Amino acid sequence: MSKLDQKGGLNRRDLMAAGATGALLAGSGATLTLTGGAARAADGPAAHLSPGELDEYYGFWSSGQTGEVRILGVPSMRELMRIPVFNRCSATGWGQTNESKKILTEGLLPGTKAYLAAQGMETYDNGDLHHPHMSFTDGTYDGRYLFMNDKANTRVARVRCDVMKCDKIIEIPNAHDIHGMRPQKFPRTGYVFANGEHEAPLVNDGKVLDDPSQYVNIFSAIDGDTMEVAWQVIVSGNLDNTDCDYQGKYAFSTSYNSEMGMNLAEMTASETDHVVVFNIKEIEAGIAAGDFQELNGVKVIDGRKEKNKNYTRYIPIPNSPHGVNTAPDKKHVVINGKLSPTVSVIDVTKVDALFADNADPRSCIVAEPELGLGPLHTAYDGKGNAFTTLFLDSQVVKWNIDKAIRKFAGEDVDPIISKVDVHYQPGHNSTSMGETAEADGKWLISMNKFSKDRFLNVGPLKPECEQLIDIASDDMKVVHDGATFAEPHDSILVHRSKVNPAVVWDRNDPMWEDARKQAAADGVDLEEGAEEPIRDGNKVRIYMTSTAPTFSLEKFTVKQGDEVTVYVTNLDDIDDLTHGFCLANFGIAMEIGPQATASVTFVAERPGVHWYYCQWFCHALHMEMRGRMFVEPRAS
Ligand code: CUK
Ligand code: CUA
Repeated sequence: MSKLDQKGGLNRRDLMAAGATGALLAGSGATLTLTGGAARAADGPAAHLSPGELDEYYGFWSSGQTGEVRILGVPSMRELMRIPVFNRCSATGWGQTNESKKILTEGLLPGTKAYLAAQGMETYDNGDLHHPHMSFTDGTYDGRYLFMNDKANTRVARVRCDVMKCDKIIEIPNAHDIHGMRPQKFPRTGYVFANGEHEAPLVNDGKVLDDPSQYVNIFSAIDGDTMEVAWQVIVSGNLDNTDCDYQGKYAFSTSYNSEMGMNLAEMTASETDHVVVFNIKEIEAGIAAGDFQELNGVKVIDGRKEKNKNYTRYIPIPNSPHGVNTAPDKKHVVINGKLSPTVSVIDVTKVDALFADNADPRSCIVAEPELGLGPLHTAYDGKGNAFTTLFLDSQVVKWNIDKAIRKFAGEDVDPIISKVDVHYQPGHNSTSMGETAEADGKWLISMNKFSKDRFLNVGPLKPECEQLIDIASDDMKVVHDGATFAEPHDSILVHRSKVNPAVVWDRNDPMWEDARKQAAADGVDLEEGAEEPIRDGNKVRIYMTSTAPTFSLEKFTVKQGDEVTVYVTNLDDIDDLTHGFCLANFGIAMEIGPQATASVTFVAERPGVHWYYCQWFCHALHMEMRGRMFVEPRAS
């Protein structure tokens, strides 16, 4: 059977037995980034980078309920940056500046705005970000955008890779709780496909509870350029994860609740669930032909099983499938079994017959290897091999796709190549460039849900444990443990040649378009600032610039009760010269990057002298970079 190769894993019991950690490390052949020299797995690439050395890959990490995207360098696993998206960020002012509030509010649905207003809120300040994926052109990353889902509040967001800031967030109507999300791979993105995971009555107005026949799930195609929902499809069963092919023809979504159950027993009752195949051209044709209903401004097609339309097909899959991962061979899509120890391999060239000839939906399954307990997600090396996480076994299994196909056809071959222990309970895994046609088979990240004894005890709440695995040979080696805060589900590893962010902002960036317009209306040049406050009733606008280590205004005066907007334009144009504006005891702080403008609005309800200071250490005289806001008391 399978060869259980655990040499690469730093086994806790082995460490205990060896007593001296150093001796064990020296003797095991395993490498840790703690060692002084260039740590290198036997014949693999170097995992350790010396100070000043740059990583070969950008890792884009989700953060689950933390709501942000994180950028890590791989293979060093150093955390390089955090990009606030669905969360509120104290350092950058995301969720507080006018520029970020606009992005966080403009895509909300009317009902949500009303709900939030009743809470005294303008936007949500939480989100559950699972899946960060980069835009594609011709089957590989193109460095334009990252897209990500919010399962908690049914949103999809976009991050501009030129500045690594979020520029669009939309709430998806009709669907509930966006989970699986993937950009179209070919010809380009194009569509961003998004699964509503949780079923709800189609018209969810409080009239239906216990009639599951009126519950639906919704698949959405979002236009990644305009960030508008292009169309939606009503499906049978729920939707979990999704991926699409390299032909631009199909998208595939797993359903773990084909039963449309409302509790655990009902959801897992059936031995088989399914994968929904979406026929993109047929759906587009159906929309063009008017075969849709318009719901909350979106064209919705009915792709449920019993409708027997050519929009969808339902492929039976063993109980409760989870991940969907398209292989870089452009031909195979792996469906991960979760409750079944198998993965199901779809051959996309055999999917045409499902639609054209109504062929048996299972006829496109060309392999179903048994890999171990709890297969959740699969990644690829571009050499015909796949790596599947086994949640229950706490392992990653390397297996060969071609051998799995031959075995399914009756040949006596074992597709399993090797297994490596991970610590512990892995969910997603990702390989270097592995979800593109340019998978290079160097690194694998295993994203483990439990870290237990791998790090110093920090109390009952433990970090997650992301492990870096050298996959250059069949003998997979865990070369680094990385602790991360709750809870990265997924990551992508993008070669650095694909990403080319700016060093300073472009003064004409659309991010502060509104500030530019307001300044023009006020006859102010943002790069000059204004000596005096611009008053417009009780609305007061303060325009200042920053040049290390000074603000252009050392003081300004407003009246108690004024609604004050402070615009700061950072005139410094040097690499890494960010300033901040923190107004003490007003709860205000924001980042202003080199050449950027940022603004914040508040009501000056506290009379007296209040210091504002630069919050980004920018100069030897950074502490002196401050000024006073004087608030004159209301005349009594
Ligand atoms: S899901 Cu979390 S481990 Cu949201 Cu992609 Cu599978
Ligand atoms: Cu400007 Cu610190």
